[in-house]
Amino acid sequence: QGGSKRRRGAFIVFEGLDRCGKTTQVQRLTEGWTGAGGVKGRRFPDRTTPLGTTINAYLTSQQEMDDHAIHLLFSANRWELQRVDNGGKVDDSTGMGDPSRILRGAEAIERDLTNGISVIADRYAFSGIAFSAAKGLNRSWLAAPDANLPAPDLIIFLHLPGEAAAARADFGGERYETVDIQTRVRDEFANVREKVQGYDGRSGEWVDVDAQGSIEEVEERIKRVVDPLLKRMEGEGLGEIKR
Ligand code: NYM
Repeated sequence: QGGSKRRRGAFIVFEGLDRCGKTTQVQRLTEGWTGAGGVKGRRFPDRTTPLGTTINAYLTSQQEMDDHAIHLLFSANRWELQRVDNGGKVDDSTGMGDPSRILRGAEAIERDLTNGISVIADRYAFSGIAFSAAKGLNRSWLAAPDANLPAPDLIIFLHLPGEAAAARADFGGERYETVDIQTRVRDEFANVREKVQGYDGRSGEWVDVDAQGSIEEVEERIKRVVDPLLKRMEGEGLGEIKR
């Protein structure tokens, strides 16, 4: 019996400022995954869901919204109902077998982890707090709607120092993509980091990774952080998903 005990997947979250190379690195880590049990990439906001459509309209300035309301929508987007069948392409990596089955977003992540599939997320609740806090909203109010979401084992913050970030400031023109806002968001990420580290162990380790240099160099730095986590988890049976 002991030998058949399944290992749960690892939950890794990437965070960082806009244009820090996050999406490229998430893609490379997912495609080159060497851990057991397979891997699945997720991205927040998930613009393919009903709420995601509204979030996209806000980010592309087609729609205005109260700062509190959009904050709650970003959080609700992490909680909302999600079809396993995503965009017409049947996604059966949850192992549910029934493409019409609807899972809550958080439930879908938990299900994958429990089934031994690792999940790598491009942004998560930490972006939610940092971007809204940069607008001056009350920090303790901001954290509430994301409480009880599955907590990651590892948070990789792709760090770009001020000048390097400014050099990449060929922003795509979405909301928040200005040097001024990004500077404030960076400060708020530092606050979030302190909170995460001060937690009662509920959320995983936060590691800053230097995002300067070539794609390959950054990828190598990330590997050096992820490999020890996977090693550590090899010893674990079907562990608890931290909440
Ligand atoms: N964003 C993202 C938030 O303001 N709150 C959130 O909870 C999340 C997940 O949306 N500027 C912001 C950060 C980004 C934008 O960008 C989404 P992208 O390029 O899809 O990661």
